Amino acid sequence: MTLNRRKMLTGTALLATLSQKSKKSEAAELDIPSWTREPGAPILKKAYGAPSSFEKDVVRRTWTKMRGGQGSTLTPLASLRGIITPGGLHFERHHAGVPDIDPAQHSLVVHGLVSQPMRFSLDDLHRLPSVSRICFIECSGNTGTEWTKATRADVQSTHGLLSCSEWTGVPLSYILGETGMEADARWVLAEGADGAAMSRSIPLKKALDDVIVAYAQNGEALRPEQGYPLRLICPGYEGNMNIKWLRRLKLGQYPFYTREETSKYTDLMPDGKARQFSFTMGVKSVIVRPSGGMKLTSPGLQEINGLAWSGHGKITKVYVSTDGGKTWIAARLDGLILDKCLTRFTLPWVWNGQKAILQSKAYDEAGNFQETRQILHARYGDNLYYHNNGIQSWLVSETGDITNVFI
Ligand SMILES: Nc1nc2c(c(=O)[nH]1)N[C@H]1C(S)=C(S)[C@@H](COP(=O)(O)O)O[C@H]1N2
Ligand SMILES: [Mo]
Repeated sequence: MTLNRRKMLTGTALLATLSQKSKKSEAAELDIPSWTREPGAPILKKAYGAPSSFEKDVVRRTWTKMRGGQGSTLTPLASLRGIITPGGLHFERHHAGVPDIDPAQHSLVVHGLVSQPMRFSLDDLHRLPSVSRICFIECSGNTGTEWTKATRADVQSTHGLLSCSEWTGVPLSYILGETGMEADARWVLAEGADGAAMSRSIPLKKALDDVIVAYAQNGEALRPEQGYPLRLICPGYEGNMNIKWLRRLKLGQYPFYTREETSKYTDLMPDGKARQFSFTMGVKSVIVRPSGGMKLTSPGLQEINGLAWSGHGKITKVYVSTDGGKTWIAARLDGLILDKCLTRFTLPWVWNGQKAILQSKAYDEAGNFQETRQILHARYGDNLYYHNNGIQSWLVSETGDITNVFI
């Protein structure tokens, strides 16, 4: 008698059953493993914990060539659960590498159209009222490669420029309350202390709404890759505006038209003109399990599990299709449903061993939903790269192999 994985006949069958035939083999099944027979590793072997050695393949990956610290790494979305991205797996996008900043020598200067220019040390900021919120960061280039064809094999490569953390820091509105603002101030320039001096203009209205000058991520200080010791969090806005290693905020009357908002991070429209600003990330979703590169080993119950998010607010609904968009079923939203935050959805599915095309379609509270690719292409033409929030399709073949398909 063995502990067998029963072939699933119906969707409700048990995946694994203990058969009752012989007492002797039952004892063998309950045999005590080696790790129960002796003490484990001593306490404090690792002062800072790390994942099990068996999880060594759950890592960030990259498909870009790193030149002078310019590049990105991708979050392994298919291996994660819930909505929080562990610090060590947060995607990275650096334009000039990761600076090693001594917080004692770092400060934030706020100047321009303020009543009183001020400099805040980290100690100063830690004394000010703090807020925490969970929200996603998505690079506007996420899924850019999938706009005109299915390019990358797995969800880490197609959608991995996406992560979600709990961020803690000082509301920018509080800091600007301290400095005061001139009546004609409308925009805030945010500048990073990295070699790229990454700079973006943020509407003052947004700055006063929900922007955070963050010093912590998932309970601990920001990771160096995420902007230690200080970064801007602009909930729902394109990743690029969440300036890392933040050193300066300057208030002005007009946008500052920095390099990253003129020659880069603009959307080219079908008529060849570029759209000036596309700050808010559109409503989007993706099935992460099962997804490209995985293989279903037998017909039967298979939970469909994915992530949905919107820069416009909360996710209200996610529909899942297993027939390439002909019919749709409402998925269950699992766990916390927060504003501008990753939201988990699940749907039990019984795979019948036939070809299937898995898709998901998300809706947000502002009334937006993911349009079909046909509609998006009619609207934006072939030029678009940033801000692709199209529906992702995964093809399940009769062999159970799953690939990325363009529909
Ligand atoms: N100072 C600075 N801030 C930056 C960047 C950078 O290169 N330098 N990259 C931007 C881009 S393009 C993105 S998508 C996000 C990525 O944040 P992450 O690396 O924490 O995932 O940071 C933004 N902030
Ligand atoms: Mo980005």
